[in-house]
Amino acid sequence: MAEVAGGAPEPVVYGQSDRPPRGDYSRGGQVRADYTCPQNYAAYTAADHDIYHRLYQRQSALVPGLACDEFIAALPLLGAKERIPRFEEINERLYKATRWEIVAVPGLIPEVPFFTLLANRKFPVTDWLRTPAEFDYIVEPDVFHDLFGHVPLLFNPVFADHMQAYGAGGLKAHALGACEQLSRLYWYTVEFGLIRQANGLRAYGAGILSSSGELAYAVQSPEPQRIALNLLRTMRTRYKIDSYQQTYFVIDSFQQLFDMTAPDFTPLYAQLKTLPELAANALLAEDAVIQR
Ligand code: HBI
Ligand code: FE
Repeated sequence: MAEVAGGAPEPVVYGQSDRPPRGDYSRGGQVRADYTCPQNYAAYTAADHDIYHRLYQRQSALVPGLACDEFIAALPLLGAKERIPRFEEINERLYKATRWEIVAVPGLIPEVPFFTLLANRKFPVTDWLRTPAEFDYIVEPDVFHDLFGHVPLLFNPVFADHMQAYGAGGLKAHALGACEQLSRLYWYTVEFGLIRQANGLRAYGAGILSSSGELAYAVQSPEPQRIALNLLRTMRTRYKIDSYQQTYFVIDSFQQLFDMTAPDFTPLYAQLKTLPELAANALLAEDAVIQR
């Protein structure tokens, strides 16, 4: 890990974007070697708290009928709606529920520190908030995306165990040079996954749940295709980081996601080397297409 002046670790670029990530990775020496830092609560302005409040109000009004039951049940556990919550307030409830805790980070962090935190049941939450100009869309994860999109499902025991297993799997993938493949699985599940409930399709991916436009699009639009999650198929499929997805992958339960991803991926990575990558809008004859 490259060190920059002041001992702060080198920031990283996320996905295919070529912009340097936002965030102050030095914080006057307060960024630790594992990339965590104290939540800079004093830095939030009244305008920041107001933006968070309006984002929360708009998004929470959209979730009925579109977000999965487990998310809707856990959302109130985020606590404060009219201001950015203090992370330790959430951790009091979260740790009791699933032994997870959220930790502040200055922004996107490299893969190994990211996976290491997950493997230790710590979820990295970027502590800065988007600007008013980014109210409707932001490329990088900010505190609203991470808190509203990712944290509620960490209260679900099965999903929480899956996230820890993902972290451990990520460290193995890094050792095998397979992070790109595994990041596609993360993208099409944890960020943009759909789940089939008895009463229809619902969103569980954080990128969908925290987006004002993509939530209805992913669950209801006839435009994208929806395919049953299949590890090899999903890890072959490229994704878009700055537009709605052209393909969504669907699970039937979090238990199914956990069971499907529990085995060692090493043989899958070997198989992937022999299979061509697929475009985000590819459709194969063997795909199990899910109707909305
Ligand atoms: N860093 N803070 C933060 N949050 C993420 O979701 C994140 C990251 N770094 C890398 C990353 N996600 C993805 O590339 C993972 O697939 C590793
Ligand atoms: Fe995310």
